[in-house]
Amino acid sequence: MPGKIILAVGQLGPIARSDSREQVVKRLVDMLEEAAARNSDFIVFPELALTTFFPRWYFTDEAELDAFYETEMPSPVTRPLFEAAAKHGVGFNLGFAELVSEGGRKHRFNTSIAVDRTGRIIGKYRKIHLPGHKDYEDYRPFQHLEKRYFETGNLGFPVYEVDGFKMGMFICNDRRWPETWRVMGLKGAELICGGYNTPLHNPPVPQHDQLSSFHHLLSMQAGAYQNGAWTAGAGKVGVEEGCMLLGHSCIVAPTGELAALTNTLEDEVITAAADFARCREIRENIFNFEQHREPQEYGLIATV
Ligand code: CDT
Repeated sequence: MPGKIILAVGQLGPIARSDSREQVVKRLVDMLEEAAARNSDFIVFPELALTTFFPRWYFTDEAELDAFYETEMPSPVTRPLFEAAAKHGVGFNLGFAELVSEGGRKHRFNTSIAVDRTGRIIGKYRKIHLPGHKDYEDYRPFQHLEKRYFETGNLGFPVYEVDGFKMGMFICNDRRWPETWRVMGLKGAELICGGYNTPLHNPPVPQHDQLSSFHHLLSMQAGAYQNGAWTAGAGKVGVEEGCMLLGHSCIVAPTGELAALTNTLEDEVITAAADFARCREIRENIFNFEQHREPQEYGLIATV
C-alpha cells in the first residue's frame, strides 16, 4: 500500500453546449498530462465532466436529452483519457451522465467512476442526493432539473481499493450531507473525492448566494476531518451558458486543513502530497469510531 500519493484535482472551466465531447476529452487529457508532469498518482475531475451542465434546461425532446448521456464507458470518444491514464500511470475519478437500458426501460444516473493507473475501471458510484426539482419552474432564471433527469443512485456509497489506497466517491450535492461521508468513513475510505457543478445563484434562497464558497469549503473540510480522510473536490467553474458556477476546487487533509485551492475560473490543476498516515492521526484519536461512537443513539438518522 502506498503510504503517500500525489493527489491532483483537474478543475474545468466552462463547457459550452456546442462544444464536442472530443474537445472536452482533449482538455481532460491535457490536465491529466499536467498532473503526470507533477508526478501525480491520481486526478479528480468534475461532475458531468463531458458536457455542459444540461439540467439547467427543460427538454421536451427525448433525443435532445439523450445526447448528453453516455451509453458506454470507455467509448471511442472517451478512450483517449483511459489511454493517457495507462501511458502516464495516473488514475482518475470522472463524472458523467449514464444512460442504461434494463428491463426494456431507460435508466438515467448521474454517475462517476474510479479508474486505476492502468486505465481500468475499478469502481462506479451513482449520485444519491439529487438536488433541484422535477418540473419546469417559471420563476427561475435557469432550471435545476436533476430530479427530472436522473434516478436516485442504486449502488450505495461503495469504497474501492484503487492502486493500494481505499477510496469512495461523492457527487456534488452529496458533499453537503454528513451521512455521505460517514458511510464511507465507516468503510475505511482514506480518500473521499468527487466533482461538482454549483451555480452561485440558488433561486429558492438567493440570500445564500454569497455563502456558496463558504458552504462548499465548510462541507469539504468537515467531511474530511470528521472521518479522518483526504478529500478532493473538482468543480466545473466560471460562466457557463450564462450561469456562474462556483470555483474553489480543493484538496483537504484529514485534519480539515486546506492543502490546495484553485484560484481561477478556468481549467486548472492543483496538487498536494496526500500522506495516508495522517488519516490514522484522526481515526486513532479524536474520531476513533470503535472506541467513541454510540450508534445505539443514532437510529433516527437512518429512518424515514
Ligand atoms: N450539481 C449539484 O448537485 N449542485 C448542487 C446545487 C444545489 S442548489 C439546487 C450543489 O449542491 O452544489
